[in-house]
Amino acid sequence: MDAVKTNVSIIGVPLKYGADRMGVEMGPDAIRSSHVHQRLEALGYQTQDIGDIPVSLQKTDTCQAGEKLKYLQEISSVNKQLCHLVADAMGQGQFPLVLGGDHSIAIGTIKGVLQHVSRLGVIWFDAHTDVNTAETTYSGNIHGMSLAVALGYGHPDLISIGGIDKKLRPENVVIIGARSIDPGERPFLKDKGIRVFTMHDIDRYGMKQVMEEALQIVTACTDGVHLSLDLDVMDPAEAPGVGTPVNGGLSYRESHLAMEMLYERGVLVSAEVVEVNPMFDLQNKTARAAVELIGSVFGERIL
Ligand code: NNH
Ligand code: MN
Ligand code: MN
Ligand code: MN
Repeated sequence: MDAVKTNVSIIGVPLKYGADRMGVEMGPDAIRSSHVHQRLEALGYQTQDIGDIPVSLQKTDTCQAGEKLKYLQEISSVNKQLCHLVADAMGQGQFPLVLGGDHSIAIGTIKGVLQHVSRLGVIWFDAHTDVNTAETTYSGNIHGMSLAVALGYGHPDLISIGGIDKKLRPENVVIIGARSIDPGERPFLKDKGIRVFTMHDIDRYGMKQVMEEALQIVTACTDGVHLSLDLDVMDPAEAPGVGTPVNGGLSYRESHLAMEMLYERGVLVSAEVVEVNPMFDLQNKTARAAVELIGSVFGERIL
């Protein structure tokens, strides 16, 4: 992404069913209204907005209490479309920038990227680790399962999107900023050997060292890196507009440093920005933070 400025293809995914909470479907428009196109164009990129993937307002699934894979049908249908659009954009040499929507859309994004980059690294910024399965989830919300699905674990309708053989290898994935991990997620992370940099690690070693180690891991045996940025990784004081806020998150400066170091490494092939929920946002603070972080991801500097 450095010397030659790639074209950026913006794809909106106004999906809320993975979080089962209203408001996150307005995320793509809140980010657009906070001038994401202008920001990228000011940096010298050409942007193309392919619009929003249509999401049915009418729920086709009956979602009962205790359901372990809520709205599976809607979520797999949207992610299938997303997978195609992302693969098409990359096929045209464009950089896909996917705007959510809830984090279940990582399934479609990553599956789409894997069509072109099979040895893919993923850097996953999140307060949560999103490695639940139907067996471990408490909430039944698929946004808490998307990383497990991308690794090949989960419901057949989800892991088969874009081809069952297309999946991430756990040694190419890092999670940064975690501070809310469900009991059932712990053995998964441990057994698969996924490197998690918790808030404790960031406090103790600093974001610079954490990013250096993280970048080393995701680039070691890969041909490109995908950024999955869940805005709830930031502290709720900086980013209140998310559906599942957790105290003690990244500061504004830490998150920018991380994005800047990611840009400097020049390895990104795709990105998604998810979980911005305008219904809980104060003065558009979270959508604005999202766009400012996107600026850093694409090389914005003061000097
Ligand atoms: N771990 C919880 C669950 O599976 C919360 C997931 N919420 C998120 N993930 N926002 O990033 O329901
Ligand atoms: Mn998430
Ligand atoms: Mn989260
Ligand atoms: Mn800086």
